[in-house]
Amino acid sequence: MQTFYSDDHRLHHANAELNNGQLMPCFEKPSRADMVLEQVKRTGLGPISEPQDFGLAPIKRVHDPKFVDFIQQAWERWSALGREHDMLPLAWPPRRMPARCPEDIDGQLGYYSFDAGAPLTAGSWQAIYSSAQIALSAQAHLCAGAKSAFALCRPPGHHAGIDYMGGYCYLNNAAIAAQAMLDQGANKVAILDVDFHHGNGTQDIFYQRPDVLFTSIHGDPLNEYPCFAGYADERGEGTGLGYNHNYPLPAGSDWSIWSQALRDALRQIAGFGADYLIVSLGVDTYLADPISSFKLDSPDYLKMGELIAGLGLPTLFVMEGGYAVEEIGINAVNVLTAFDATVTTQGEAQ
Ligand code: SP5
Ligand code: ZN
Repeated sequence: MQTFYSDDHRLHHANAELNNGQLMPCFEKPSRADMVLEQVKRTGLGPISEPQDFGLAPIKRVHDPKFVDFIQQAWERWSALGREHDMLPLAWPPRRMPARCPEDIDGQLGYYSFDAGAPLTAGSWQAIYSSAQIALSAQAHLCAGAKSAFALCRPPGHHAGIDYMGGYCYLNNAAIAAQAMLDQGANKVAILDVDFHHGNGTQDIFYQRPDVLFTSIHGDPLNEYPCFAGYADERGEGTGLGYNHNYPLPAGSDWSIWSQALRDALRQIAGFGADYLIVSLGVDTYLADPISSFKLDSPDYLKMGELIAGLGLPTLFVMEGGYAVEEIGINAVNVLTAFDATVTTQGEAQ
């Protein structure tokens, strides 16, 4: 399986995030991607390529162009005020307050985000942009006939909605890739989000559409971030009704529970008739993850890759979360190696 990667992710290294009421060093840090890359090399997963540049147009196919321009220009505006520290939002429009976009940079930061979990720094835009280009490059590789591809994206993307960032996410890499597939002739794309957190951004982007099936297995929003989305009764809207499937699971869920949800999601995907599958690959379901509460162990990620491969679909893996830095590489690459091994066996059996 070919991996797409850029060193540009290192340009995004923010100082702090809020956790349990405390400002703490960011969990989403450059060493995460470094660990995954190292494991890709160690296991000989396949060639590693730099992304191509597909420009802003495919990004603006899923995100509000004004939102994209805002992120691109944000640091310049911020630093022009003499501010040197990370950009963090301060206020959001709650129920009954009109959500009008203000002119001030602080107001706009709140307008274009849903939490204080997506700090912007001097180098963030370049990293964010490259991360999206990585997803697009892996997508192009898949659409040219490969059976699988790995987009080693950082920062991650699945919490980013049409016009908001949050949860360490700015541009929704998986959604951008899905739309590019459709724009290049695919009729249907399925997304399987296995990150511990609900992929609220991806759900937002495709909620009213029947051409992208979104399935997500995650911590129950009653108790877990992102707190306000991810319930099982969120099933899509309008022509998108029935094309959104959430599997909220209780804290402590291990492989026996988690894999039941996976099997159901895979059944939904198999029945949908997708041309391509995109896996939002977060490995914060791991038992030692510092901000999550599932109990998957490293060998479980091999079983995950094998079951996903059973669909027989060309598959794009897009890196999302995972914060137990030492094991991120092992767990993520376990999914990929098992996927490839299963696809190869299936091919030989034919
Ligand atoms: C891409 C990704 O995995 N983003 C995750 C962002 C999570 N941010 C908030 C973490 C809060 C941790 N505290 C959880 C306590 C649950 N009651
Ligand atoms: Zn996550």
